[in-house]
Amino acid sequence: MTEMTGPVITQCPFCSVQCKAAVTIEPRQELRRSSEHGEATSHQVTEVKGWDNKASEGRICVKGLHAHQHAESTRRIMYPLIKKDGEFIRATWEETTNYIGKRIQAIQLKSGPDAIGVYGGGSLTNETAYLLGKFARALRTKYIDYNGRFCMSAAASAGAAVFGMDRGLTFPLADIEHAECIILAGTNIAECQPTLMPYFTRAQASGAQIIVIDPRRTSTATIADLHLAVHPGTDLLLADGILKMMIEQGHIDKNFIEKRTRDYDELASYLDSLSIQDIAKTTGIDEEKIRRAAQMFGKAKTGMVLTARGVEQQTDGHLAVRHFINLLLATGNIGREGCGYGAVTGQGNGQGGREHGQKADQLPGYRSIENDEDRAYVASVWGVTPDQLPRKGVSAYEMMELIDKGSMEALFVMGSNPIVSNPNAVFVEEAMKNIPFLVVADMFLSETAQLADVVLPVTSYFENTGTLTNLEGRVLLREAAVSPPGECKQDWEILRELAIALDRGEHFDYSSSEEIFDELRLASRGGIADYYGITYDRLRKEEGIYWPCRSEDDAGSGRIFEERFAHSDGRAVFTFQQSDVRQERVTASYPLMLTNGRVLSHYLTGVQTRFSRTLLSRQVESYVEVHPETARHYRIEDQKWVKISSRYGAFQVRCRFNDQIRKDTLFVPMHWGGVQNVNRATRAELDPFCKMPGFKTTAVRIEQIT
Ligand SMILES: Nc1nc2c(c(=O)[nH]1)N[C@H]1C(S)=C(S)[C@@H](COP(=O)(O)OP(=O)(O)OC[C@H]3O[C@@H](n4cnc5c(=O)[nH]c(N)nc54)[C@H](O)[C@@H]3O)O[C@H]1N2
Ligand SMILES: Nc1nc2c(c(=O)[nH]1)N[C@H]1C(S)=C(S)[C@@H](COP(=O)(O)OP(=O)(O)OC[C@H]3O[C@@H](n4cnc5c(=O)[nH]c(N)nc54)[C@H](O)[C@@H]3O)O[C@H]1N2
Ligand code: SF4
Ligand SMILES: [Mo]
Repeated sequence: MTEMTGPVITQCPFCSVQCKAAVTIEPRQELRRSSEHGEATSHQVTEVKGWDNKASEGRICVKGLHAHQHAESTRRIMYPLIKKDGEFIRATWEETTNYIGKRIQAIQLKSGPDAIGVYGGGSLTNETAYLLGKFARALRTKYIDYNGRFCMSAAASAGAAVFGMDRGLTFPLADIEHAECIILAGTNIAECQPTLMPYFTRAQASGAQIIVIDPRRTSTATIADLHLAVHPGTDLLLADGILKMMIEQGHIDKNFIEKRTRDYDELASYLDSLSIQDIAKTTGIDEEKIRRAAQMFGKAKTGMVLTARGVEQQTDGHLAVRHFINLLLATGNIGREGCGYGAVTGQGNGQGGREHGQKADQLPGYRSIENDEDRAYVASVWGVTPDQLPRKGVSAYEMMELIDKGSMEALFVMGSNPIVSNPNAVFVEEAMKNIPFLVVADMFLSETAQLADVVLPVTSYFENTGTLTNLEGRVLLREAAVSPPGECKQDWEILRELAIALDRGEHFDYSSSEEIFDELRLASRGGIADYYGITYDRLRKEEGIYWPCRSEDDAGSGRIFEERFAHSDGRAVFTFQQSDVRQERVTASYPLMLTNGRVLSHYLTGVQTRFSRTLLSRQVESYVEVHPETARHYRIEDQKWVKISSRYGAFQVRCRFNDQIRKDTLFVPMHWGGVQNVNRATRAELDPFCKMPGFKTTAVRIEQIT
């Protein structure tokens, strides 16, 4: 592509809103000093503005405004690097792909196809996510998974179980303004999807009431009509408490329950067996507040529930989401304007990234790798026989356990920084240090890339064409704004070159991302996430198209489940079981509950935002939020460094007093690696339904470092 001057339309690489931006690019005037592995890009961004689109309505947040800074960073990796005697040496693409090909073939010859693992991410475009899944299966390994396991797995599996399919929002964003009551549970939209906030404040202006459930009074909670500062990890019971009281108050929709759901009687007797006093005690929310929440939600003629990682990143996250969905099913608040469930998706392509096969048990179009019909269909699209497709592998964290055991001898990472983002990070880092062969495709020498044997330089969002699916299930096309710096390649080009080096080239003969998308359309055709009717041409003309979209004249639909749910009987299922996993409890040695999450100006493990000077300068180091009374009790002073330890490990951060957090809870952002990495302390237990780690609850102790 040619370098251009003047505004081009791009899309923010960070969160799931996928705000569009108009960016002015000019040739770079002066040459900048190049770093060890990089050189200055030939262009520079001089202005960024939000660009009108249906999700962000032209708004853009501070991360989107400054995203180009990491793309322009001189710390980008610009050439392939091969580690020799502990040092990275610049290599040509040909040398590098041949080297990877030989090593992987040797390992597979010696130890079998499953000795190789593939690890993807929700920032990758649909085309890349699809191709990565195909790549792993072409190598005949069953081991592929991705960082969405830590992100969307609880909500996605809950949606599939209750409704028969998972699409983040069951409603278009425009519906929010028509809701009379909105429950925001474990979701900090003001910092994590900031450009969506006006949807909620507009709803409020027309009379809606908002209930926020969060152990902290977050910036989202500041707009709440009712804030329930729940004890971390007890959301499932809180949802039950609210529903129990709604039933007592007579706020349920018997007609809806009868016509469109299953298992209500079991739910009702389960709720009968619970005592509201016990619920109040466990959740830390007094009865009166639970009653108020029940009244607010019960009386509303339209209502929504949105959950995010606060509820979901728990060892009972899958069930907790399902118990929240009970509230909607019992009141008939789904499939109508102003109603519905929303799993607030996280990453830029957190939605599309979970549909097309980079998950251990999945094939494109949300098909199942264990279903014979699905296998046969996808095999036919790929030109292989079904028995050539591996079966399902294991989840992301479980791959780390295989590496530790020595049974996984090589890992290919594309679009993730697992040694920072996995729970129990001390263990994970040790395992990754010992893996015989590690290849990482990234823009930067992330903590994980530093451990790699080979690093492959990839394009940033600014130089990469592909589709991404936003939190509503709306597919969007993001076209490259400039050509790649140095020798960076787009992810799909890298997968093509590697496939050639591994003698699988004939299945990867693509010359553009559009060609891959056309194959994805076919592979997803007839599946749950059906993209068949979506084309690049349509996306250029129509801005964005919701899936399922089964033909080129299908307009797609923002609101789903209007008539029926996706189970074969058309009904949704009530949930009445509790988790049998032991919940994390504080003890005398670990008396506080550690939770964690995000701040506005950083993104995930911070690899990209720490390379943006403006974003970094807003928050240069991590910290822990501690209630001043708690701090006094443990003799900790404001702004001093503290050590936080769990049964798993310890990390160090600066103390920040905050009286807007529960006294029994600590909060630490997740955006830093090394000694500040909160995951050095998080626990390794997984939710048995979806293998989501219990990130958000770890019993810890805190002490000031002297
Ligand atoms: N600025 C910014 N925005 C982002 C990201 C980012 O890194 N930075 N990441 C993106 C991604 S990938 C994701 S997944 C989303 C995440 O979006 P969110 O899930 O909204 O973000 P978190 O901060 O992880 O968690 C939300 C809230 O859960 C609360 N919480 C903790 N424990 C509990 C609990 O037990 N119960 C309840 N009810 N609440 C609890 C925390 O206090 C926090 O305020 O954000 C996306 N947007
Ligand atoms: N304690 C705790 N841990 C958590 C969470 C939490 O709330 N608390 N949240 C979890 C969640 S929700 C998530 S999503 C994960 C995220 O965890 P990670 O996947 O580790 O997060 P990122 O920092 O986004 O890492 C992405 C890497 O890919 C690179 N990258 C970005 N775009 C591209 C691309 O297009 N191609 C390629 N090849 N590389 C790219 C970036 O430079 C970066 O190094 O963390 C999880 N870990
Ligand atoms: S981080 Fe999210 S809200 Fe902010 S500009 Fe990017 S896509 Fe929009
Ligand atoms: Mo996420």
